[in-house]
Amino acid sequence: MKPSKVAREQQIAVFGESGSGKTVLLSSFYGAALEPEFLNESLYGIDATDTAQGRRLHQNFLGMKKTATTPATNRFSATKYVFSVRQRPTAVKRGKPSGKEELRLVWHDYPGEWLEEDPSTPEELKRRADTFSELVGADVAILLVDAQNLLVNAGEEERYLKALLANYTRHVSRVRSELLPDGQRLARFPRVWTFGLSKADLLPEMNVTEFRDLLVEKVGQEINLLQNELAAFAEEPEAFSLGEDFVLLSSAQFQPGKIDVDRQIGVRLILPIAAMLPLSRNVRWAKALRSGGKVATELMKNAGTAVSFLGGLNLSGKFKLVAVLASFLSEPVLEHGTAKVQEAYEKALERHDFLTAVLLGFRLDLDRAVEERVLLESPK
Ligand SMILES: Nc1nc2c(ncn2[C@@H]2O[C@H](COP(=O)(O)OP(=O)(O)OP(=O)(O)O)[C@@H](O)[C@H]2O)c(=O)[nH]1
Ligand SMILES: [Mg+2]
Repeated sequence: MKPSKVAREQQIAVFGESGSGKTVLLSSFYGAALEPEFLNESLYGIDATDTAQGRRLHQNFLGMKKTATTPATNRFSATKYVFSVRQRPTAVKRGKPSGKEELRLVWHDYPGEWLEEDPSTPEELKRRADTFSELVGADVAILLVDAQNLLVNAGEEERYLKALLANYTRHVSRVRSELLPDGQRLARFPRVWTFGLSKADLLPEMNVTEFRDLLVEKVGQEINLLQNELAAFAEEPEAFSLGEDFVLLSSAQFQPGKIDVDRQIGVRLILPIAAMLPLSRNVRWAKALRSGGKVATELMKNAGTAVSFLGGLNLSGKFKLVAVLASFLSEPVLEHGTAKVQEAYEKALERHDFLTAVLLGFRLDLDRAVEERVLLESPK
């Protein structure tokens, strides 16, 4: 059985206070994907399914690139962006590219304002809870930490970090009591919460390990509180991780009078993070949970998105999945290190197996980022 279209959809939610760089990040992600430099070397192209929305992002990007103009703030609006990943003509040596949508990325841009100001009316609280509930479809969430604020508070970063964590926690707790008043829990909920250092270009000396160490040293306790608060949304909270993965992000090199959009950090990891990061963790969690349970099934559905293309497995029965994937993971490519993945990637290219090549390419991108100390993946 072919996996359904929906199963190929990966969702990511990005949280950050107002001014932390969310809109610039989205614009850089999309704008850079339309540049010839990207297209020439990429197997796939990315396009926004909503053309007008896509053009707005592209316009933001070009404004930065050509005239060092930053996009207007949109602190009040929550928006969902949908991107299609399609095969590029250059990606196939023979025959025609299918041109069909192979993978879909849904990016939830959460309004920064909401993290800072409490809702003023019950309607407002309800609206926020409704928006939050849309994010529940996401597999991964990124919580932004603003390098600019770390710089401003150099030496006493805990001043900023404690306030930031407290904001996240308070906000989440209010939303939860609105969304799940009777202490219900959700089977589907983002279960991998990553910390992202936004505007990482401002702290060029900081690698991802140092970023993690700074957070744990200064606000380890507060991270635990947020983890408890968020885990309380999820059914089977054992299958939940926060603050175990870290990534450095910079949308461009910002200099006075110039924004160099060719110098990004981590932006091209967003798609691999959304598609591949939850994979092995989902499989591991699903194995540990009651097989066939609601949560295990949800986890496997997501894991299946990526894995179903690797090696042409037959993934029809939902419950069979756990067993199939477990053996798959413990044996072939994914846990066998970069060289094996590289080999499988090249084979997929030879076979013109586009999707497998793209997904394995994502895994290689993540491996490279770990090596370059831009990404830290949970060892669990
Ligand atoms: N140095 C540096 N500055 C950045 C970067 N990204 C954003 N900025 C700066 O931060 C400002 C705010 O970025 P936005 O993307 O608009 O912030 P936002 O998170 O969307 O804020 P709201 O819309 O208010 O929630 C920009 O105008 C830039 O000046 C980055 O990667 N590096
Ligand atoms: Mg914005």
